[in-house]
Amino acid sequence: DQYTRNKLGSKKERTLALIKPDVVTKIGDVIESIYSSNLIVTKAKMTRLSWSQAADFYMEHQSKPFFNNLVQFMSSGSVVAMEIMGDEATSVWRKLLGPTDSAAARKEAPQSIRAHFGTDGLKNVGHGSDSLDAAARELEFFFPSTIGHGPSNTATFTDCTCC
Ligand code: IDP
Repeated sequence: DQYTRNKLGSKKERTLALIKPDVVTKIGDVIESIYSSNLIVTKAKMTRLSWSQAADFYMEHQSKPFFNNLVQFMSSGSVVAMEIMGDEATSVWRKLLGPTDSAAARKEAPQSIRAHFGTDGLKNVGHGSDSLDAAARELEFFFPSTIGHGPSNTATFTDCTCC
């Protein structure tokens, strides 16, 4: 299934937290927020997406007027991809990010990461998967499974001593 159960039997989700090129230098603040929300980072990778990789990642938005700007932005510098894990990690991380538009985030969710660090509706700090299916697909995009192991979201996480 798409959860990992810890020793106490609670449901842990894995999801993708992708830090966009606008805030890669503030990664420490973002990771601090992640841990403060009872999520942990289980994989991390700094990388740079090509134009076509960014276009693939955001395929669902290809018909949107902002698609070219989005792909251009996402391939303009380094990103940090993280697999994060915790109770309801998918929704907790998206809530932590706040509304898509950074100006709206400052009004509606002043404690959110986008309110603190976002620039506008495009340069908005991070991406979070919007469902468990998307999380599985997006984790696979950044952390492809190796032979002998299942996809990221179904692998058993055995080394965690903190939860
Ligand atoms: P989300 O990242 O909050 O889930 P989506 O609607 O999935 O928001 O959009 C994906 C990304 O596309 C946003 O995070 C943002 O970078 C960019 N984007 C969304 N809407 C706009 C817009 O109206 N103008 C410019 N960029 C946008």
